Amino acid sequence: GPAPEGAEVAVEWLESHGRQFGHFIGGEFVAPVEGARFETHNPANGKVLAQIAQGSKADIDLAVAAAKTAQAGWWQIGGYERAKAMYAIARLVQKHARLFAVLESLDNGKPIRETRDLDIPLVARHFYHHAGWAEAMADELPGAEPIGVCGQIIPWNFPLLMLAWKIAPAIAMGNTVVLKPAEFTSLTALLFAEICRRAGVPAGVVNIVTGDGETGRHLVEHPDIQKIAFTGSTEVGRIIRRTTAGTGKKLSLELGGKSPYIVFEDADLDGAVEGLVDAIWFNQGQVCCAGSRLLVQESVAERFYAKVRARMENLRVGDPLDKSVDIGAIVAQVQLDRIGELVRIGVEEGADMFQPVGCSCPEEGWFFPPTLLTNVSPAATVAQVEIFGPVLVAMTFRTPKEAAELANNTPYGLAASVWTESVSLALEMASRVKAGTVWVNSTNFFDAASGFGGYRESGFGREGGREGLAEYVRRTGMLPVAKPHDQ
Ligand code: TXE
Repeated sequence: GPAPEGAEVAVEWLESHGRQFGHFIGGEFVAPVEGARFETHNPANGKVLAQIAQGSKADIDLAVAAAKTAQAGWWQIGGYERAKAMYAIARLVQKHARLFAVLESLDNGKPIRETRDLDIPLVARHFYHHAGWAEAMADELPGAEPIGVCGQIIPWNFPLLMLAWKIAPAIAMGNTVVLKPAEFTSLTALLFAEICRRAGVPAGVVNIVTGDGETGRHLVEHPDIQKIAFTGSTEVGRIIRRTTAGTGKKLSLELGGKSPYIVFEDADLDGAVEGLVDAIWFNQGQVCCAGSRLLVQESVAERFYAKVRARMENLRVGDPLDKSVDIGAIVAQVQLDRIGELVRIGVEEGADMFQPVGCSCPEEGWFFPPTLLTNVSPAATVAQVEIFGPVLVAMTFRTPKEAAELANNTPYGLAASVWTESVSLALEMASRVKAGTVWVNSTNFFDAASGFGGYRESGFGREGGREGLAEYVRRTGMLPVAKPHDQ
């Protein structure tokens, strides 16, 4: 069919590869050993975008061998040379920002406004920041050495940004990597592979093997991998923890969340409504730290819900490449079905559902309207399970103590937002709520310089900043380590 408006730049790139891709191993694109491929789709219309290689054990073996061969040299050229290559990556990502943004929106379904203004700029920022660390490594982290070959497995919700979070700190510290993108969203990782080659990154330092969970399993099980970094579902995180137990492999896990968004009666309610749009409708709610549980003080609850409903009426669902769209497509049919099923269960268990009257989803493609569930009991399925869609679940509380109890009443602990004009109340909540990040009067702020990660079933290890580097070096004695809450 005809390409959606603005898609030309990405279509041209796809065509230049004959819409068929191999793995990126040892600095070259190579055909999959066993020849198997699968299709990747445009979630906005369900159409096939390209054929992606299905990585087998043989492909993983080749990639790990290439990474192993390259590792000593990459460490020995020193931080200055590593930084030079990483600055070049950052500049090339900026130079091709439009292609990256359009390709990401086509493959993932997220609005172009987000890929253009957030995903891609944050990717460049991540490489600039970590290039600085590569240069400063010898002085700032004396005695630190690379771990070796790192296996990295990422999800589909921020395909290129999660790649940056994984690859930048790893190669800055002198490691080499084999990264497996999620099966729904391989394309920007493959474009990134081209960028690495042009940036002068030596062959074998960055390897990309595409494929599904089986491919990921082979990577996790490979004996020459010394560190696994995983972002994805809690179930797969558990499997990986079991598989790596007793192997000596270093492990970091960034898993699911059910982050509370807590609104006190003294808060700037209009500001809190705008924040909520970012918290739960950013990236269709497919965000590990999405503010998916609204906890609002009883005295202002009805007034606040009315404001939220009014704001929801103005959200536009539609073509991700349309610059005025707020909510794009859901990444895959299976995720769309899962969201629908959980909302159905929520209503069945007694919640009241609101969807904006004026909101219409496109008929083609995988779309879900913004949804608010109120009257939800804390034990309800939708109050406990990560929905990973544009669905906000709301509950009320009376006192700060009750708010903290509700906030901590899930197995997760990734992030939280607290809205109040009282500094002392904000600080009290920040220490009571067990979450890796607590935002005050704000939400979903990220920066390459600050560590991100969770507690409890949201995983362990940090990504970003000095804390994140500890995951990619041996002899971390010189690095300050975050003090966990007493769990
Ligand atoms: O995740 P998977 P799915 C949550 C979210 C979502 C649910 C299911 O609730 O609805 O998980 O998503 C690879 N060994 N999150 O099924 O399967 C897989 O190929 C090694 C939250 O897509 O965990 C992909 O690259 N790897 C999350 C990656 O793991 C395996 C983001 C993630 O996919 C594997 C994504 C195995 N046995 C989903 N099985 C977040 N924290 O942001 C699969 N993979």
